[in-house]
Amino acid sequence: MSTAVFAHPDEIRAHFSRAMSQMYKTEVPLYGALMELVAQINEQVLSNNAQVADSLRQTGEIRRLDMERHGAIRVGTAAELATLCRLFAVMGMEPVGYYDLTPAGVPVHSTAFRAVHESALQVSPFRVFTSLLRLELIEEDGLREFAEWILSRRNIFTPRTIELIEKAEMNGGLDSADAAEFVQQALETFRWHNSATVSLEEYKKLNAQHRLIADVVAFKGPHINHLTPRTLDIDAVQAAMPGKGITPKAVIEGPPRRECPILLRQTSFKALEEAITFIGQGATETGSHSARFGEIEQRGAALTPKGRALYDRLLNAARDELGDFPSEANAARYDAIMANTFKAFPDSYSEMRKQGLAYFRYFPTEKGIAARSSELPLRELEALIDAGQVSFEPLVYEDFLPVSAAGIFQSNLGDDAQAHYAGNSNREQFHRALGRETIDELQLYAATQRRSLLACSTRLNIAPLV
Ligand code: OOG
Ligand code: NI
Repeated sequence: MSTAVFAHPDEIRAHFSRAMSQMYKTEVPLYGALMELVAQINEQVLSNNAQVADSLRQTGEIRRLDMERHGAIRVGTAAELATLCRLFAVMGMEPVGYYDLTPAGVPVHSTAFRAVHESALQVSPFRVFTSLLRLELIEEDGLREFAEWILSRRNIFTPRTIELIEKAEMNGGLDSADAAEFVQQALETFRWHNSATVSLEEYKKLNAQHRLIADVVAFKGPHINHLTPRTLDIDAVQAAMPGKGITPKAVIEGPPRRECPILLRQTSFKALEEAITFIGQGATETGSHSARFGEIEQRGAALTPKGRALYDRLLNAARDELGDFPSEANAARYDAIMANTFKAFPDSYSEMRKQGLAYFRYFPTEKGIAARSSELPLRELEALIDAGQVSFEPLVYEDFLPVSAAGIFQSNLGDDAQAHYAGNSNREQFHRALGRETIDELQLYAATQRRSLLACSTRLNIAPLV
């Protein structure tokens, strides 16, 4: 019998996330500057706002704040997506959520690879927003066939990465030496390449179809295009960015600023123009490509289906009122409309909880634990909360938002990239490409909430709370 001791997938993920951050910092120095700014503002928030600090301490999130980040990549074929799915599985990351960005004019559909259990998220919340290009939406046959041919010739994984994935699948894990090698090998897939796999003329044709198509098709691999730290005050970072030589996009995506943050707010800075050598290029010719950018995010409460429906309704109403995509020109008006429209979303955790708009974690208080031995303990959740025996904290939203994601894509592709596609959403096709189904994120939040209620009842020595 094998007595191998495997490296824990959560540890492999934490290690990979650190290695990726290190690589990106070297490749894109502005990312380092942004990280510093975010850390500085997080520190300020923690020392000025005791409530935020207490809440982060209660949930343990304070420990993951500094290592929290997400990245994004875009792939071109079903085979690439399926192998990525196996690669991320070695690190305990599963595909959560299905995002169709086609209605917003971006020819991709996506998922986010991430850990699914709250204890694993606590060790490393690293996520990768992964998009599959929908080549079938290229109408011109010749160009589509060319793109397919180029993609069919590339291999985005090192041979050793594949061997190690197979070894992990066969044995049920990797020992620490293999795990360390796996991290280094896997990193290669996400590295930037400053030489293209096509000529400048071919690149221009792909680019004219959609800038995203050129970004995916013309290169050796799916370079990581941004890494995003988590801030506790996105408005403060947005305002401080220009002072650090970073120009943010005009509007913050997601809900407006609130006392009690919900879901996800994001902003990014424009992609850098980087020198590229194209096939057949003479020494004096130069070409360039812009793909890599920076982003920050502020995470708030995960919403229930009811809360999410309210969010979607209010967001749509605000966008209808604006009558256009948010941009530099209408940013101030958009912010005013959003603030006004979202007055209809209760801005207190206790109200959000009572109305069933968000998911929560429950904790027995000291008072609750002290009351445990009393003869007739309280058994109802509401009564326990009213009596101060149980407290609650919102569950953090761990996922993404399709409208926001499209806004992030657009801001980095340029506004001329807006297009209209006839194709419908195709979740089944995505699942076939992936080789499995994506997980419904709402079920994950519901399960975490349920586990916290169960743990609470165990501590209080009462029948399971509902
Ligand atoms: C992904 C854009 C979406 C987010 O945080 O919503 C995204 C990409 O540009 O590949 O990263
Ligand atoms: Ni992002």
